[in-house]
Parts: sequence; structure tokens; C-alpha cells
Amino acid sequence: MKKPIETTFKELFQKEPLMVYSPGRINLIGEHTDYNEGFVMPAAIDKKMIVAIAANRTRQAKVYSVDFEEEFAFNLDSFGPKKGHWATYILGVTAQLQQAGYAVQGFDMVFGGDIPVGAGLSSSAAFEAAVGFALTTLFGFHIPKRSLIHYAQKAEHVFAGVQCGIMDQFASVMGKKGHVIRLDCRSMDFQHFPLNLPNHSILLIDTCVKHSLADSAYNKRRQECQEGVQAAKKNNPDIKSLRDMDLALLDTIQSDISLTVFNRCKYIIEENNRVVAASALLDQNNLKGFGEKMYASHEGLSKLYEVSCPELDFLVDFTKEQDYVLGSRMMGGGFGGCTINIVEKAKLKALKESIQPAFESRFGVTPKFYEVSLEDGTGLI
Ligand code: GAF
Repeated sequence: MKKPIETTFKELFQKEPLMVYSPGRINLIGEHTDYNEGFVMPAAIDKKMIVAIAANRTRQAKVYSVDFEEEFAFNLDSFGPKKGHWATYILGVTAQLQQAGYAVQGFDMVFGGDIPVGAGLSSSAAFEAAVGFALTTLFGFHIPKRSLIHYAQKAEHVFAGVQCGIMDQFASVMGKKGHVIRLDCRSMDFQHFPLNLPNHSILLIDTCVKHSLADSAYNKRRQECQEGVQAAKKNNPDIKSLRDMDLALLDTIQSDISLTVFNRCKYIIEENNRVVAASALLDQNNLKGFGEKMYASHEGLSKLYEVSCPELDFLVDFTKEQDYVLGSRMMGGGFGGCTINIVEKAKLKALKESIQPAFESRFGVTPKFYEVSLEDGTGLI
């Protein structure tokens, strides 16, 4: 049993910490659309990263991870990325704040959380947001939430080496209890939309696999989308991103791009359209129609965008046979992690009891289940 983060902090540093949390996220629909200036529909959930922090009046940062049972220290005047190590997120956010002119002072920190790592629930974005908010609050910086979100994203780009979009950090900071966020990733306009599911639950099924190519494949997808945009720009200089293209325009550049790039662009254009249509279906309370869009999203992610894997496809296909599952699809960057499922509450047990042995006998791995609720974004505990 892990010791609580606050208790660990007091034992290690003999003082009272400031306590901050930032949640993980789900995404109902709109995958890989964020870095194409498109639409997404995420929500913050009841799994979070927790940071305990206090100033130490030095130029040193001393950090302890409860989950990894490991410490890390660095000097605030001389540090760089530490890719592949949890500390890189703290280093990255600290660097972003310093570059923006905020005078980060020495601090002691203990952190931990219950967001499964590598499950596609954005534990890294939640951690970046928690660290950013903790430093901001501790040292009295006046940083608007939107800037905090951008510093967290930049930390991921520069210090973790993943060219992520804005969705994860945005959802972690801006989440609202009982609501999903409809976000336009170009204008950053957003709306909190209440999700009323009296008879259904959101169930995540974790494949418990993370295929190793995930980060490089993610960056590659971004490049491929950019190739499509560059080809379209030749005759349409106003086009800035795939957000500005439709399928008819994509057809006109088909001979200038590879089949792979064509398929990537097709998926993104279709997914953006799907988010808009799915959003209207939610307004009409048409959950069945919404679920169909989720299945179509998965099909595109698997066949055209090629970011799924056999484990995710298996879980999604299995649910198609169960009429009490309205929709299912892979969620997040892909290549492992979780599927998101909208399931009749009364049938949750039946689904778990049938899908678990089937998955085990196919892959020799026991999947995990998380029934999640929608919660508030980053804040003080
Ligand atoms: C990851 C990224 F961090 C997000 O920005 C987003 O692109 C997502 O993959 C795919 O929709 O979580």
C-alpha cells in the first residue's frame, strides 16, 4: 500500500506542502484532429496526478516520486531534458516558465497519482498541468489558464519529444464535473456540454499493452498530415491545415501524394466531419447515433490512420456483437492503451465477464476495466 503523498512530503521535508491535482482525460470522439486544428470532445476524469510542493529557499529542486519510489534533484540554473524519465515533465514545465520570464525558485516536491501510465489517459499531460499549476500558485505567478496549457504542451514537445496537440493539457486544466468539452483546436473556443447518461456508463477497457513505436509513429502522422497540406497549398494558398480541406479537394491532389498520405488526410477530414455530426447527435440526445460515429471513428483510425493494434481492434470488434454497447473505439494516440465504450449500466458486469476471458485466451494478457466519471480540471486540494 502506497503512503499518501502529503504524509510522504511531511516525512521527507518536515513542513506543510501546498497540494495540487490535475486529472487525466477521456476523449469521446475526435482523435488526432487536435494538431490538425480540428475538433475534439474530451473530458477530465476521476483519475488524477497529485503534487505536494513547498519552497526551499535554494536554487535546487528536490523531487520524490511515490509511484517509482525514486528521487531526482536538479539545479534551477542549469538543466536540460531527461527523455524517457518522469523528471523530464518537471524539467520541461520549469524551463517553459523560466523562458516566459517567471522566476521559479527552489522547491521540494512529492508526487504520485492513479492515472495508469501508457493507457492513453494522458498521465503526462496531467502531470505537466499539475506541476505548472503548483509552481504558479506557490510562487504567485499570474498565469492565465490558457497560457498554462500552452506551457504544458510545449514541455511535452521540447522535453519529452512528442509533438502532441493541445487536447490533453486543455482537458486536464479546463475539465468540468459532469461535462464534456467541445473544443475547436484552431480558435481555442470551447463549450462545456453536460453529458447525461442515466442508463449508461463510460467504461474504459485497458489492453495493458503499449507498443514501442508509439511516440515516433505519432510524430510521423503529424508530418504526413503536413505533407497533404503542403500539396494542397500549391493551388490553394489559403489552406492552412487539414481543417480547411474537404474530400473533393483531397481528390484533386491524389496524384501528388502517396496513398499513405492520402489515407491519413482522408481520415482526418472525415473525423472532423464526424465530430461535428456527433456533437449534433448528442444535442438531440441520440446516443445510438453517437455510438455509431464512435465505431466509424475506430474504423478510420485502424484502416486509414493505422494507429490501432490487434488488441484494440479485438476489443472494439467484440463489443459490436453486444447490443448493450452503444459505441466503442480506441482512444488517444493509439498503439495500445484503452478503448472507450458506452455501455448499458445493467450490463457492465456481463460485458466484463465475457470480454475478459476472450481477450485473455487471444493475447495472454488480462485487460483492466475503469468505469470513469467526469470531473473538474486542475485545482487545489
Ligand atoms: C495524444 C496527444 F497528446 C493528443 O494531443 C492527441 O493528438 C491524441 O494523442 C490523439 O487524439 O494523446
